[in-house]
Amino acid sequence: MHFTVKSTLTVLAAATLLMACGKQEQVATPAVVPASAPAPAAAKGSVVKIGHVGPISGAIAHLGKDNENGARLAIEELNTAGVMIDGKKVTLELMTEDDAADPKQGTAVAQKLVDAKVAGVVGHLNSGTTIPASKLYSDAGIPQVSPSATNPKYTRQGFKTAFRMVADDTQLGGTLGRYAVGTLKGKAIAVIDDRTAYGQGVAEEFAKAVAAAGGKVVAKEFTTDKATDFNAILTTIKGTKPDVVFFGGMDAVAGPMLKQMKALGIKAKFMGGDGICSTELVKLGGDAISDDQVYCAEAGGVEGEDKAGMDEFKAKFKTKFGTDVQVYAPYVYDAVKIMVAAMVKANSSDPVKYLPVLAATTDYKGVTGPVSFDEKGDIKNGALTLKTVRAGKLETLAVIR
Ligand code: ABU
Repeated sequence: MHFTVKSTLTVLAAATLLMACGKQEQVATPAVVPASAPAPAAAKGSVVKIGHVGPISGAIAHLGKDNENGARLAIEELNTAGVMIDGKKVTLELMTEDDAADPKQGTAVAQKLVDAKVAGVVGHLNSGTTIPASKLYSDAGIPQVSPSATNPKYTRQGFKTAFRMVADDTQLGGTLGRYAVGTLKGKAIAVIDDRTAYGQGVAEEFAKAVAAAGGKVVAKEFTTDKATDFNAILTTIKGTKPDVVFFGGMDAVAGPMLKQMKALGIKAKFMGGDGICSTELVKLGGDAISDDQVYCAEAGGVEGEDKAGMDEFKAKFKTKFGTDVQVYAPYVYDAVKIMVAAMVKANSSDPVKYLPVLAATTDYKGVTGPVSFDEKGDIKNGALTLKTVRAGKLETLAVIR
């Protein structure tokens, strides 16, 4: 096979990069490397900026930091391995922004990234910030991959730039609703949400699935994502004698809610979606969480031979950052690598050129398992990992597709 100098270097670079991305089997490495090949123009070191957005301040800063660290790890590994795009060595630069889980701040920082001409954005973490920000990225033609926003609307707006690494709230709420009735044998089920795009959406899907499975929703209450006192709604709920309480919201609210449930003597099982399925929840709930009382689901998951890659990632993450993965750092890590792999394959970091390649991602082998996107930008065949808390730790019960 004949290669020109440029194409040889390009293919070698692609091989290097894709090895860092875990896809080496898809790239043919040329047998002959010209010893006298001139230094690529790349050596001048062009910079490709990638944005990351999550809540780095506020009650769920631990989740935003977790995501940001996933991005940092991916960028660091890619730069160490060396990324060549169209024969030129590039340096990836991570631009991180804090949206504080606030929709207004989310659009403000999205505009900042658009103005900075980032090549792509990984984020945001929350549906409530991801959805409004997605319009700005779409208008600017900038690819956006959310690692964790689960409200279905995100990928149903017709934006070609929007991608999601995880299952959505229809799958999440639906599966948890069926589990509450079918496995936990819940008959009287109370539902609380935090009125955010995520919390309200997942709670509605859960309630629909409970009714469809023959369960009864005996109470529907709501709070906010900043509330700390739930005594009034929990007292109302206690009067309905629920055997399951579902909360659509995040761990920072669920932890104190569990403590107040215990104080009020509510012994019901407690369920929630991916927003409460974090290592932090176990700390926040403390001794208010008894074994097999709390059930939640991460909106992704690995099985069989894919587990080794996830375990390796988690160990590497702990060594580097001194802390366990909360929930979505591995999905951020894969999102960054998938985006960069698309740039390499497209020979360009120009969104116009690499966006179609990103959209065509097929069976990318990441630490979160195989990733392909459907026509809306959603992950194909997304998994859920159902978990419970035992002996102060989150334990996996099942991976469900
Ligand atoms: N999926 C849970 C946390 C992020 C969100 O708001 O969707």
